[in-house]
Amino acid sequence: MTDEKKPEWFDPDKADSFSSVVKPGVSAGNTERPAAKSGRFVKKKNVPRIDPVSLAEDIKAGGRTALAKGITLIESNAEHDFQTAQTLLQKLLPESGRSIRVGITGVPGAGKSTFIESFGSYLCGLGHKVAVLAVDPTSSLTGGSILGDKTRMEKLARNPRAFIRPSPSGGKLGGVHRKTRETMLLCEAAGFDIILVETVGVGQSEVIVRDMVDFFMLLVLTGAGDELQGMKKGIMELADAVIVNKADGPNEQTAKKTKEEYNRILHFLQPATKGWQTAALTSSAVQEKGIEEIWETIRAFESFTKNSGIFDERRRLQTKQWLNDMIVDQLQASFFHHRQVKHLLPKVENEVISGSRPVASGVEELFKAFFEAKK
Ligand SMILES: Nc1nc2c(ncn2[C@@H]2O[C@H](COP(=O)(O)OP(=O)(O)O)[C@@H](O)[C@H]2O)c(=O)[nH]1
Ligand SMILES: [Mg+2]
Repeated sequence: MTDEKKPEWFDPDKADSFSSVVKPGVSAGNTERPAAKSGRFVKKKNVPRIDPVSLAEDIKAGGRTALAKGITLIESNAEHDFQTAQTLLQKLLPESGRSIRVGITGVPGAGKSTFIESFGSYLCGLGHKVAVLAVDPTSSLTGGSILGDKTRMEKLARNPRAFIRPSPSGGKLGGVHRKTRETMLLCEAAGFDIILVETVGVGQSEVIVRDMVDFFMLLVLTGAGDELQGMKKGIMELADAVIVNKADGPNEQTAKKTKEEYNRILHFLQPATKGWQTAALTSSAVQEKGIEEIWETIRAFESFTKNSGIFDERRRLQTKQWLNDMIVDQLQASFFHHRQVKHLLPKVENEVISGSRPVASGVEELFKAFFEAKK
């Protein structure tokens, strides 16, 4: 397919099968193909339809192309892909869940991608299958960070036991959230037993990732004591481990001191997981130091939470939260897309802004219009 046959809004990231194809016009007198009768649509032929049942089988069998295809289907914003994607998920649901899900956050430059490269390679070496996903609220704006990650994870990307999928772009963070969770289920059904989810530590995304993983770690850099004080307490209270990265070369001693300072502070904070004392550790992602200890910490966390029932309880709550989030998203979307609401909203906005009407009364009118037209 050549470029000029694609519509101008064609998304280059999508597989060919997801784009509509603009057929070249048929000129009069063309002998290869008779001209279509005017006023009738020409049925598009040979557009491969995805069969979710056989795709599910291929994913279960460990087919990487099938997995990538399944994820693309889930990420598609096209309405007609939604049902196919849901059937696929339905088929794979019984095979999902058998993994440990690890979230990794930290400011840009903390070394998350480099750490995942080392950590992921180490885990593959132990015989695990590692899937790396990303939730990046900035990727749809800049389109840049994916590129950075791919080059950081060069070694891991070549490992046959690893699978790396950049953040789905476009749409609201809420949508990215849903897609990443569904992608996670697909990866599990494909036999990946460790899922690493990288997210940039800015804004809402770390809370969203905390809600989809079992173990959450915060990567930090060495810093003076007051920098530590300025660190958002909220983020620290989400973490099951704090990793002081770049503990190498002249930075090694400082990193150890920073680790101790973190441990002192963590002692006074609310733990992210009941009964689990979040501790600080050091690592060097480039020199591959501290990696083993971090894995041992995760394993200890896993057996502690599985024995106490917290592991399963958290997953149940996360699924409930997911359902709730999706209901809220859908309600919001259907409300603001509603014809009558769209029609009335500017008027109501003007009335409340100019102070001629109370806000609650404006809301009431809009909801009345919304529900009336539904009947
Ligand atoms: N010295 C040192 N540099 C590191 C380490 N980890 C990452 N870096 C460097 O820090 C920079 C940012 O790393 P990156 O993994 O892209 O950070 P991210 O934005 O958190 O994903 C890169 O130049 C890395 O080479 C480490 O353990 N030691
Ligand atoms: Mg990164």
